[in-house]
Amino acid sequence: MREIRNIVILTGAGVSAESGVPTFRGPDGLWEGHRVEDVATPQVFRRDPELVQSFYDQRRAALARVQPNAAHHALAKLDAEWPHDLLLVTQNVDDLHDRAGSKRLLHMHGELKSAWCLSCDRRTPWDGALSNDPACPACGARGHLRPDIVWFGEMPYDMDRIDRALSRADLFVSIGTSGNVYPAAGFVDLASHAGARTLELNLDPSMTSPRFDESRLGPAGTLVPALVEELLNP
Ligand code: BV8
Repeated sequence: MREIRNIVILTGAGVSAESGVPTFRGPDGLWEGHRVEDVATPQVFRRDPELVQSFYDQRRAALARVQPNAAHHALAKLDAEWPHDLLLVTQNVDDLHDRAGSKRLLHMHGELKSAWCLSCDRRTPWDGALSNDPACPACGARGHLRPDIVWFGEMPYDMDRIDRALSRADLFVSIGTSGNVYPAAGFVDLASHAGARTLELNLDPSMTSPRFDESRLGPAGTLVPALVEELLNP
């Protein structure tokens, strides 16, 4: 691990599992009785905004009942102490990395705690419900606020920044993701192509496991602190 300088880390729902946040495709994989693919689309939002808004209202409210776990805290420690480039790209829309203190952090699929006004295009930090059609704090319009979440068929955020970081990475670590969703599932290939070492930490083998130089199987709460220790004290 000595020659490692620039690191890119990708996390998925598995990093939040030990905090009690259900994953998408595991045994507990239904969100409020829905599969995420069946609700997280602009088409469903247009057809049935109530269904989609309440799906996200319930998940946003649930954030108050969960805490960051040892994996989130270890990644925040790495963020604070790693002297070279580091970018933590999360697919998760929860705020657990933020609450643990990660700063060099990017939510490529958006955030539950943000509302996006379709009238003025501004995004506002948001804690409460959206299904009761609150007014946009920026422009005052009512009934135009949607969850600031990247749905299927929508472009993930900050792809240029992610591509640039992957093209310079010496190490790419994927933590707690099943490798089902693109473009995130393709990051390992971009990193390999750039000459990075690729490492997967996951409870079970994922769709992308064969494309990693190394796969470590186990819970993130155990594997991530150990990896951070390895990186900070090689
Ligand atoms: C786009 C927000 C283009 C919603 C999400 C056919 C082939 C290839 C691609 C496609 C295709 N058809 C369509 C596509 C594209 C599509 C896609 O990939 N679909 C999939 C389903 C096939 N992708 C998109 O639409 C993306 N956009 O492509 O845009 C474009 C181009 C030009 C112009 C415009 C657009 C947008 C995708 C984003 C969708 N939004 N999230 C919400 O969260 O409500 S995706 C959703 O899945 C979540 O973000 C989640 O993070 C993500 C991935 O899931 P995981 O995080 O991996 O979670 P999962 O449950 O699957 O796995 C958990 C893992 O953790 C497991 O492996 C488990 O073993 C492990 N685990 C469990 N416990 C632990 C653990 N690991 C460690 N420790 C533990 N304790």
